[in-house]
Amino acid sequence: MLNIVIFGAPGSGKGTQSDMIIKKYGLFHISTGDVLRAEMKNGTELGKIAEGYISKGQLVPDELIIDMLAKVLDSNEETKNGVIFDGFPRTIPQAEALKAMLKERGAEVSAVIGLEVEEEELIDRLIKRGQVSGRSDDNLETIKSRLDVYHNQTTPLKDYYINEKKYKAIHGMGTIESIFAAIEKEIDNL
Ligand code: B4P
Repeated sequence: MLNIVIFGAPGSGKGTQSDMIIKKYGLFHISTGDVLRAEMKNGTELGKIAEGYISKGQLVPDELIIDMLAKVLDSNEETKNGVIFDGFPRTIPQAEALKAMLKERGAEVSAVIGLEVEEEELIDRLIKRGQVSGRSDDNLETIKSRLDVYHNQTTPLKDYYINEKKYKAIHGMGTIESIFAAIEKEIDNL
């Protein structure tokens, strides 16, 4: 059973490549960003709290995200056949929680696909998306905070997963198809 983490900066193509991976490998897609945006849209208590963090480019607190993820895993039987985790974990405590949750199911993270993209390109992609997405976090000021948060709070995870021998670096520049071809190679080797 494959449990794949797709990892990278905001704008690195996590959502885009996850869509391609689920089509080919039939994994259950969990995007914490998408789940949070649905909560915001539905005006739930979690959505209202999350909105305050997301619009400032900050991470939503670990305990809320971990609880949210546990609920998604528990309420979807198909997750037992393999999952692509998109945008989770983003901190070391989230990675530890994921390890424990998967262990309870007799599973583990199979691989971490790290999309590596230059900063200028990230900003360019997110500004472009902002012209159509209507997302409160796709504007230059918030994009800069998201990148700072990524460097300070999320990049330590790269070393964490290198230590666990799970990290697979993918050059995330180029066409969507060429990047997917590199990801396929890594997944097929697992
Ligand atoms: P996310 O929804 O995960 O947003 P993101 O990091 O910006 O990634 P996204 O998936 O949207 O972008 P992608 O790289 O696919 O999170 C939003 C916010 O929610 C976070 O900032 C945080 O506040 C909160 N949150 C989510 N998860 C959390 C967690 N675990 N803990 C705490 N808080 C959490 O794509 C970007 C764009 O690039 C797209 O428009 C795409 O079309 C384009 N693109 C992709 N590949 C391309 C290519 N090869 N060439 C050109 N363009 C490309």
